[in-house]
Order: sequence, then structure tokens, then C-alpha cells
Amino acid sequence: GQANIGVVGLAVMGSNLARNLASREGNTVAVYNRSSDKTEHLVQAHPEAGFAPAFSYEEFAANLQKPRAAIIMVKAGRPTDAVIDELVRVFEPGDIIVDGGNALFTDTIRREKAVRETGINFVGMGVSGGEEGALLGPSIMPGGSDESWVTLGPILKSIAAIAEGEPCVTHVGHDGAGHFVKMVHNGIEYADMQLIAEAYDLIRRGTGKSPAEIADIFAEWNRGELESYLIEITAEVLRQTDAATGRPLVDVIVDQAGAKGTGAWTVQTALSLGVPVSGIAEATFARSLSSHAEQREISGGLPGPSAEGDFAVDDADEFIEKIRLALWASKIVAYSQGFDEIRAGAAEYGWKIDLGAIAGIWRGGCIIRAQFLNRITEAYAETPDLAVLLTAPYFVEALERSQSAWRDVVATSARVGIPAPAFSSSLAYYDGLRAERLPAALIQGQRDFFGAHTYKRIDKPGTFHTLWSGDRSEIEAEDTH
Ligand code: NBP
Repeated sequence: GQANIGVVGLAVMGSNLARNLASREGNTVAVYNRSSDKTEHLVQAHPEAGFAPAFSYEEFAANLQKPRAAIIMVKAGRPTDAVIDELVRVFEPGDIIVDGGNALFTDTIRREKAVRETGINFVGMGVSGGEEGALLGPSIMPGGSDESWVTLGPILKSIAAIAEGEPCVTHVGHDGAGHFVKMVHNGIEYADMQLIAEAYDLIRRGTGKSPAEIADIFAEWNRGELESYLIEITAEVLRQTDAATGRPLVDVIVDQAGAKGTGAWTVQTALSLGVPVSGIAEATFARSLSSHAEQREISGGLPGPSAEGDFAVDDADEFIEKIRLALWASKIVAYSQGFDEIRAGAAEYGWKIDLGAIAGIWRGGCIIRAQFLNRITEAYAETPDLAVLLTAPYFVEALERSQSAWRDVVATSARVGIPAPAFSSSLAYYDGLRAERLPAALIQGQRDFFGAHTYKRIDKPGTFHTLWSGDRSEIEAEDTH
């Protein structure tokens, strides 16, 4: 075989990744797809790529140099398992199977374990950036063994996005670490998008500005600390006019947000790990709420302020600046929560993850790319075991500067009846972290009352229970609950 890398699955993502690989000096790319028409089409449409096409798994394996390395880009779930089975059949010990699809990290852990028993390496790899990223340079989050990274590293570095001269790829950690980090990336993306949407809604309804005018505001914000791909495309979407009606496009799009499930995975995993990713959760639930048309239909007449939908602020410019600061503060919370989940996942699954390097590889190629990620890298460079990202000096300064505006915006949204779930929950999380005493003490009391779940005291060691249905004296209890 003459190819040094292969791609299985030639739908849009696989084709683009194969073309990206083929465009780099020194690569010859073997390609295979279950339906031969896709393979033929790709090879004919891109003669410049010099692909080595195959029409059976045997032929695909024969086209690859040893040790073989192949990236699977098929539908996540059973199709991925089916392709892995075929590759295990035709590959040999020492070869590398990479799954670049959107797999759930626990599936990746299971697959890695099973494939490893055959002597073949298995690498679960998160790929972010959609179709365009796959073609021009994605952000790449590979897991798997150190041995696989030796072979894959140079190839992946050659196709990844470049941010400030560095390729957006790093060996995240073993087995499922790459897909875990990709999952949290998507969760953060949900939160970031929801925060931007809340900012837009408040500006529009509070100032009466048109979408095109608000596009200018986002374009302006994109020149400051909020600079990011998502802010940039928000301006583009808001500026778009619908050709058919002449109205702003955003006004003719049905207001029900779709989701492919990675946000839900992030939240479900956080619940299992006990990590409060409330901003990501609210963003995920906000999409769910939006998509329940029938519930919204029968709820439209419920009492509340601002039945007409609009309110007017006295000073539009001041209000807009407050929203910018609320967005900045809430965004810091969302990223801090996401990194908290990665930290907790690494501890639970035994991965050594360099959190600063993760922020580094998100600076290019992916949806949440932004200048601000450099600040996260710096924070972890200074304090590698930082327990709460937002306590790093740069973020503390930002929160100090923005928090009074943040509180005003959340209070205003509550007063006028405009939902701002991600703004509000981020602020509540922040205040919860700051609080000297939390009412969790009362919850412990309630738990002890109805379930004898016991509690600890602030003034002495040990575990205690009050005899609630007896004389209400306190006894020292065994810590079994
Ligand atoms: P799809 O997710 O639409 O999958 C289509 C591909 O899967 C085709 O090549 C199809 O072959 C193949 N396939 C299926 Br379906 N069942 C198969 C089986 N049993 N055996 C072999 N091949 C099978 O493709 P995509 O949209 O290009 O996405 C590929 C992966 O990348 C997915 O995991 C997706 O979640 C992920 N993705 C990532 C991003 C991102 O931004 N990172 C974006 C989009 C997708 P056929 O031609 O014979 O039907």
C-alpha cells in the first residue's frame, strides 16, 4: 500500500477531511465508503487529490502502508461499531483505527477497550468546525494511547486549524478523553449562543432597534473583549434580509431551536459527576422550551408584565453597554463551568488533561474560537490546578468591572418579564460560589428530619443526628448515609 492515512465514510465530513489530508505535502489518502457511488464521485470530482480509492475493506487495508492508520467519519452509534468491526477484521496489531465522528465518550471508552484486546490501537477523536473546518482546518481533540499519538500527531498537526502559529490539536488524554472534551466544547457552545440570543432579545425589546442596527452593535462588540466567531456570525445573521418578504431574516425564521444531543450529553454527564454546569443546562433547556410549540401556544395568555412584548429604557446606549457587560460576565461563568466539568471528568476517568492546552486548541477551527481563550491558557499556566477558573486574576477584574451591570440586566429582565435564563443562572451560580454561608445547612436539617441522613457540625468533628421524633436531643451517628 502507498497511502499513509485512510478515511472511511465519505459523506460531507469525511470527504472534506480526506481532501484536507490530501492537500498536505507528503500525504497519500486511501478512501472507502460503504456505497461505492460516494467514493467514485469524490475521486472524480477531485483528481488533484490523488486519492487511492477502495471498494472493499480488504482493498482499503491493502492500500495502506503499515502500520495502517484510518479515520472513520460515519454516523455516530451503530454505524461506527459496524465499521470498527470491519476494520478490526482486515487490520493487524499495531495499526490505528480513529473514530472522528461525534461519539459519546463512554462508547469510546468501551470501543477502545475492545479494540485494544486485538492489539490494534483505537483513538476516539473529537473534530470541531463543521464542514468548513474539516476542509480548511478543524480543531482536533484526539484521545487514545501515547503510541498512536506518535504516528497521528504529525498528520493531525498538518491538517488542523492554525491559531497564532500553533496547530489546534493536542493529545487530550487516553481512551475517551478526546470525545469528552469535544462534548464539553459543544456544551459551552450552547451556553455562548444562548447568552448572545438573550443579549439580542433584551436590546431589541428594550430599545426598539432593528436587527440590522443590532448587527452593528455586535460588530462593534466583536472589536473588544467579546471578540469571537459566534459574535461575528451573529452580526451576519442579524444583518440578513429575507429576499422573499424583505423582512429581517431573523423575523421569518421559526423560533424553535434544534439540537443534535451533545448539549444534553454535557448536562447529563455533569449531573453524574456532580458538576454544576448551570449555564450550559439552562441553554440546553431553553432550546427544549422553545421547541415545545403546543405548550407555548396554550401558555401565551398567562399573566405577567410586558404582554405586548416591549418595554422602553431611558438611555439606550447605557442599557446596551450593561448588556455587553452582563454577556461578558455570564460568558466567563459558562467557560468556568465547562472547564470544571473537564477537570471533574479527568479526575473520574483518570485522564491527565492539560486544561490550558485545551483552551489553546479551541482558538482556531471550532465554533467557540475566540481571543479570550488565551486568557484561559494563561490562567492555567499560572496555576495549573486552579479549582475555579473564574477566580484567576484576569477574570476577577472582569467580574468586578461588570457585575453591577450584570445585576441590573438580570433584575430588569425579571421586572419586565423577558426570559434571560442563562444570564440569571450564571449570576446565581456566581453568588452561590461567593456566599459565605449557603442555605444548604437547612437542607441538611430537612434531610436529617425525614430520612435520618445525618449532618456535620461547624464546631466539632463527627457526624450527628437529631432525634426529631423523640426528645430532639442530638446523638453522634455513624456516617453511613
Ligand atoms: P453522516 O453522519 O450523515 O453519516 C453518513 C456516512 O455514514 C456515510 O458515509 C454512510 O455511508 C455512513 N454509514 C452509515 Br449512515 N451506516 C453505515 C454502516 N453501517 N457502515 C458503513 N458506513 C455507514 O455523515 P457526516 O455528516 O459527514 O458526519 C460524519 C460524522 O461526523 C458523524 O459522526 C457526525 O456526527 C460528525 N459530524 C461532525 C461535525 C462537526 O462539526 N464536527 C459536523 C457534522 C458531523 P453510505 O454512503 O453508504 O450511506
